[in-house]
Amino acid sequence: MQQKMFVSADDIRSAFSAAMSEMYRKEVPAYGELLSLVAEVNRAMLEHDPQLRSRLERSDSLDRISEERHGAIRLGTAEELAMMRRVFAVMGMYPVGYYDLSTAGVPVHSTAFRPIDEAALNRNPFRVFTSLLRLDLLADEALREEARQTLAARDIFTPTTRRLVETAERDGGLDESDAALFVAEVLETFRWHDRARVDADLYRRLHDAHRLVADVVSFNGPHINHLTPRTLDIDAVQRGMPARGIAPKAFVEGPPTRQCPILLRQTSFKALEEDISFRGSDGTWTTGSHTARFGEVEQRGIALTPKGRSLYDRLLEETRKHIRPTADGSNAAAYVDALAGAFAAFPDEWAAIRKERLGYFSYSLAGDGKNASQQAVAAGDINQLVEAGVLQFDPIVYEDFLPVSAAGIFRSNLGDDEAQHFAESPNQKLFEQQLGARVIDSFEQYAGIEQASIDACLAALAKCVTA
Ligand code: OOG
Ligand code: NI
Repeated sequence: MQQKMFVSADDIRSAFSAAMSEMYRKEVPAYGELLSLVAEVNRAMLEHDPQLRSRLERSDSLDRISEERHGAIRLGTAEELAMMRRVFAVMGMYPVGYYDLSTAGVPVHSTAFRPIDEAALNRNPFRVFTSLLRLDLLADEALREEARQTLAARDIFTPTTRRLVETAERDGGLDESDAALFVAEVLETFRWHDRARVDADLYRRLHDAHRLVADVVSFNGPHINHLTPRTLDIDAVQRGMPARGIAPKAFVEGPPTRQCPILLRQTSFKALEEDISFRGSDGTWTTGSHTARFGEVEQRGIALTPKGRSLYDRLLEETRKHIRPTADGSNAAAYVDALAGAFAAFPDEWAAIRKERLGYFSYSLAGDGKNASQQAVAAGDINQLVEAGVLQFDPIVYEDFLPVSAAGIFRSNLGDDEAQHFAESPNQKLFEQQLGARVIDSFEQYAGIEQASIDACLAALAKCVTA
């Protein structure tokens, strides 16, 4: 009975992502320009590629193609992270994956809160890359303590958000008016604050330790620092940015341009320098500036199996052993060439990717299944059924992130100074303690989606063959 009154988590997530988009477009005009470029590129792509169009029609809703796929925030304390997990759960978003960015000179570790089942992803795949600052990596003990105290004194959630999370957990959902209120209240946590909660002197010291530390510690909340729509042709977006007065980062992160897109490719425009003010000891405000907010674009390809992923990691590492992209972007063209060269070793046909078990696929019946070999169905021989034209396969989209790419996105938006070095110290156990839950293994998720499609096909075929 009561169940009926609840708004679904998917609907709350959709409403939240739409509200965020509207807020961000108002606050960061260059982002609105980027959205319009992405829509234009996607339109052109769909006109020229009817096959892609029908595949997307089958698996995705075409009209939502250019909508935001992710955003990112950076949190300061374990309590904030644990509470954020409960907030996202109300929207059907769960922590998937662990990303250690200390190796790349960024003192955070992260997860991505996202919908996990196929239906929820199709309804609205919005996700938030969520990082937690690692003060333990800062060398200056006194500054570390000052930062810790500053963070401990803030509450990034409104009292109503806290109350509604409790309501949702107790009752199993939110009714319509509470859901609308929840979206509005959670939005407050993601809003930009142009008044810092620290004075100019502390800001400067935090900033000198690492720009990211200043960004996390100095404000009343973890302002959303970017939103990211999905494009069908990221190279066209990268080329199109300057003509619209947007300055892109020097190169596209992730794999090179390919026939069969794998994993995730990303590019962004540089963070804006924005006016903020600092509170003086006499209560007056002085002006300063802060760079944090930017816009990003992503193109998603197939989710790779552990075997495919280690091939990806190896080829990326090989490339970077020879040429490391510099902070000023001066060797970007050479880097892109070297990357394309190295990735010649990664099969670029769906059939080969499937045969070599490099990626995950979703299977469906190609026809009515009547000509299927009974033996192959009984044995679950997928390869035979594919070769006989009984089954067709579509790539399963990668829904997660890539640590090397994420570090590149962080860095290009924290200013072009050379990367700082931190001791490499992945600590998933600590992160999970801070989060108050285990992170979900993404390989298991993709394997489960693939297996479910196989099971459904075999069950349908068993019926046709015996009928
Ligand atoms: C997050 C950067 C990582 C991505 O798309 O890889 C990211 C941040 O700058 O806070 O969003
Ligand atoms: Ni991003």
